[in-house]
Amino acid sequence: MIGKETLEEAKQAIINYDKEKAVQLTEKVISDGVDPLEIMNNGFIPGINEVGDLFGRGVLFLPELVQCADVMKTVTDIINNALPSQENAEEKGSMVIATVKGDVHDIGKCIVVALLQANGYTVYDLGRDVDTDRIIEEAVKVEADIIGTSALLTTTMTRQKELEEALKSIGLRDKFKTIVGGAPVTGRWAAKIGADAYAEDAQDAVLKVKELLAS
Ligand code: B12
Repeated sequence: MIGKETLEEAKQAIINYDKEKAVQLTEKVISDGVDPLEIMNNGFIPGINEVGDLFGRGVLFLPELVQCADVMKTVTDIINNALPSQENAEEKGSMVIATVKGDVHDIGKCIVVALLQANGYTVYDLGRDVDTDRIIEEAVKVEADIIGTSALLTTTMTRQKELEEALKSIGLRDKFKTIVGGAPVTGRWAAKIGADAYAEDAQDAVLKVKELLAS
């Protein structure tokens, strides 16, 4: 268990874009042998969410948002690298994942990728700002079981619908399961566009992927 004070320090380190502090806290948690997802979920993510609120309310501006995101990205990379790898695990299933076209937000997607990999799934991460056609091409190429898409903007969520429609129009909808995520995305949106699943965070994504592969 990480103390409340440390979690608050982690949150503030993101809000104040204090990279040195954020890295120091992360490394301490890892060297203490504590699950680093705890500081991520209960310290850094609340911090970046608050940054989003402050930005949305016009209290904080883009240059600061960029710096906060940079600190968030740095600690995400350290934590992702510290998650146990399951390289020799038996093949559980594979997934192609991308942040949709027009959207460069990828911090959350990278956490999802790392946690799925740590749980033994094969994940092909196509990155961010990825065209719908390319997502489908890659999924066909690697014979993925699941296609996952991340969207953080209300304006780019429509790309998740575009993917469903594109799969249908080329007769490939039954070949893949689809899962959607990202802060503005909801279970209702998933149902509306005909996606097979929605997950609200990385832990939920691992559960939903397991369910999708069993169905
Ligand atoms: C960091 C950030 C940025 C960074 C992104 C850096 C990066 N490499 O990702 C930068 C500075 C680049 C950025 C840019 C912009 N941003 Co921005 N950004 C954010 C912020 C503060 C945090 C996002 C984040 O990383 N959250 C932390 C992660 C861990 O959470 P998450 O992404 O939701 O992911 C979790 C779940 O959603 C889920 N999940 C995510 N993906 C997937 C995928 C699958 C398949 C599954 C199953 C699950 C899943 O699991 C994840 C882990 O738990 C949000 C505010 C917010 N609260 O979302 C605004 C926000 C998304 N941004 C916003 C805006 C407006 C912009 C800009 C347009 C600003 C501008 N004027 O230029 C640009 C857009 C650029 C573009 N074309 O994409 C708005 C969007 C508003 C809207 N209605 O659409 C927000 C909401 C801020 C606000 N309140 O106004 N941004």
